[in-house]
Amino acid sequence: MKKAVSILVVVVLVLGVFAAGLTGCKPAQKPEEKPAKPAFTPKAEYNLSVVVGPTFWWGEGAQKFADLVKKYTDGKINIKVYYGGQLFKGKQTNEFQLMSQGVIDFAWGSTINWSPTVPECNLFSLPFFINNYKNLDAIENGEAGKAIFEAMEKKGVVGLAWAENGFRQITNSKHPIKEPEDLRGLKFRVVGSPIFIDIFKQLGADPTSMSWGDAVTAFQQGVVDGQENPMGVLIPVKIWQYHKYVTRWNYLVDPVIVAVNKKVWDSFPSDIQQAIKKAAVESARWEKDKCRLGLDDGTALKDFKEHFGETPEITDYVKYLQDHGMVVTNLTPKERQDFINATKPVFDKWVPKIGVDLVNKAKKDMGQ
Ligand code: X2X
Repeated sequence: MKKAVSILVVVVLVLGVFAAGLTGCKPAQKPEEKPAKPAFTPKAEYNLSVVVGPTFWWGEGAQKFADLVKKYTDGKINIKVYYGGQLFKGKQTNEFQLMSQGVIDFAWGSTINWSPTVPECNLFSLPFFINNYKNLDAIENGEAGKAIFEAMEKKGVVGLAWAENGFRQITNSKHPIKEPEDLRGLKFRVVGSPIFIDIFKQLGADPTSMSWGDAVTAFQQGVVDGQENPMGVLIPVKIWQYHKYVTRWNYLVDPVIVAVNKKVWDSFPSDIQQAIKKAAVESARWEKDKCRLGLDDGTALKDFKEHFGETPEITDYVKYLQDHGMVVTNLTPKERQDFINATKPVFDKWVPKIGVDLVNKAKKDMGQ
């Protein structure tokens, strides 16, 4: 009996072990599988907004960006450039907002046009603050530039690179401008950003803000006596057809920012983001070079030739304007100082609007 019990115990034990073994052999339960991330499907086409037309340096840069994006993403991302403000139908100061809402995917946009929505962008419109390319580059690549990109991102737009419109020069059909008094009573078209109205009123002129599209018609019809824009706009628009006089006062500058709606940006996998960023940096470098040809210390022309292997059609913009009959005025240091003094109240009024902190960052970037 005892033996039978022992056998039974052994059998039970063996069965138990066997059963346990069986359970152990059961294929391990698969860890719950995460639902696979849906493969990225790009839109058939992304839109890109530009205020000016395709022949402007800025318009050419935007097209180069679209071409490089296509190339670097092996055709996955197609960007169509909408020139002449087609995407915002007239009001260029709405461009940033439309991009933050996702109506516009990408833009090559001027800081002037974005400043009503991003007040920090007015930094570049402070009269006689930045003055030269060295300072401009220091700001763009420094703390102030970073702060501006952060301010944009809070509003749903990601900055990819700094391109350029350039230092703005004043033109008119009446007489050479050498001193503040020369602006008195003249009608100027200015951009739709309030700091421009302030500057021109402060100088005794009669400013009217107009979008770029209307501005060209106003030049043609002689509704205004003058306007202000950089070389990369003056030459393509053939400003000599309307205005004989240009003064190189470099009073302020507008960078062009290559940017994208944040949701669109976040929808891209990282390899696509990297490819787009590379295209932005490269096209912005090309366009910046083109805007600065003959106006800087020679760096732009050298880079244009050596890095891009291109020989520019026009290498001396100032001479080009003279060849087309324009009278070019360069200010003496004393004349320039008179303009600085005359616009000081506007400078002081706008610093707090832009943010003392940001202005200080910019000064630090410039080594001041
Ligand atoms: O409207 C202008 O003057 C222009 C083309 O330069 C800008 O969009 C800021």
